[in-house]
Amino acid sequence: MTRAQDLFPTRLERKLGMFERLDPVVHTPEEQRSEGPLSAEKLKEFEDKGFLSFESFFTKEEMEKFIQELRDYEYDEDLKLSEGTILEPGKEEIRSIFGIHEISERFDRLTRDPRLVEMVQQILGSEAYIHQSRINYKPGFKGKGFDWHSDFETWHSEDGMPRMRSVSCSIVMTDNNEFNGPLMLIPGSQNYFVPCTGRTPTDNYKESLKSQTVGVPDAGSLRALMDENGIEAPKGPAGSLIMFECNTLHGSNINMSCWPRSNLFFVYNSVHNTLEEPYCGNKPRPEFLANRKNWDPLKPL
Ligand code: 6CS
Ligand code: FE
Repeated sequence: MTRAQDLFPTRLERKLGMFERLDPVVHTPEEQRSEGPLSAEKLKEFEDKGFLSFESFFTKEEMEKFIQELRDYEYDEDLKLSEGTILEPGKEEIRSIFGIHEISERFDRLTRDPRLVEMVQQILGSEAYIHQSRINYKPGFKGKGFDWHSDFETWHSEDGMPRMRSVSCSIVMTDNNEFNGPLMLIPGSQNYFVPCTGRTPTDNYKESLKSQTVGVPDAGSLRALMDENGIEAPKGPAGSLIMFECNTLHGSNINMSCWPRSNLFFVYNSVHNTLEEPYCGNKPRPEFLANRKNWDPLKPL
């Protein structure tokens, strides 16, 4: 199959410098931006920083059932055995459960909550479907971190996502504070693509979901972007929301506190940005990581 030129070369044998992004951050044309829940100021903030955070976006009452379900899964021994469940080193605690919206009716409905879908459509300038969903548990004392990375760099290289037209909604399930490894983001980093060196091993996900080695930007590029706009770590109680652009560099530290930092992630991809063959040349990743079977636009509840 001949392939269009790869606009975002990465996983290379030698270093290639970062370059400016080729896609808009907010895809809705200026004149249509008033049609949606996000104000012009909020859209501008997302465009500038590459993320938005909302404290207590969902009420504590709304969160109760989600948190109960989160706990039920955490101690489900069968779920621990499934391929979409990633354990922490030591194989006791759960690190992540992928494809959570396909396991849970309640979480599936939450992906179609109009408060999320309408903001997503405003940012992507189109209807959207779920590319990936996951819970990252980051348990107290045992939760390991996530190295700096761009999700798009992985999704382009390993899932064949063509362009930067995808957004993640991270719903805070347990209070995120400065001690339990909150999500850290580099404002403005969404505006640059940072090619990474290192070929993608076969079945890379079997290691990368525990500890990412390929697809981690070089220190020089990270330093330049951190020096430009710093690092932000939005905090907030359960029910808070962080929306971040697919190419915004992010990561998080280990959890040295006793309090879990459990976040739920829904990845919305534009229906005009459906997956092609992985650009790294490997075979497609499993469905629980990259949805290839249902690209129908999500209908808000
Ligand atoms: O490989 C992936 O799709 C996952 N890896 C990371 C570190 N973030 C995005 C996603 O969950
Ligand atoms: Fe990520």
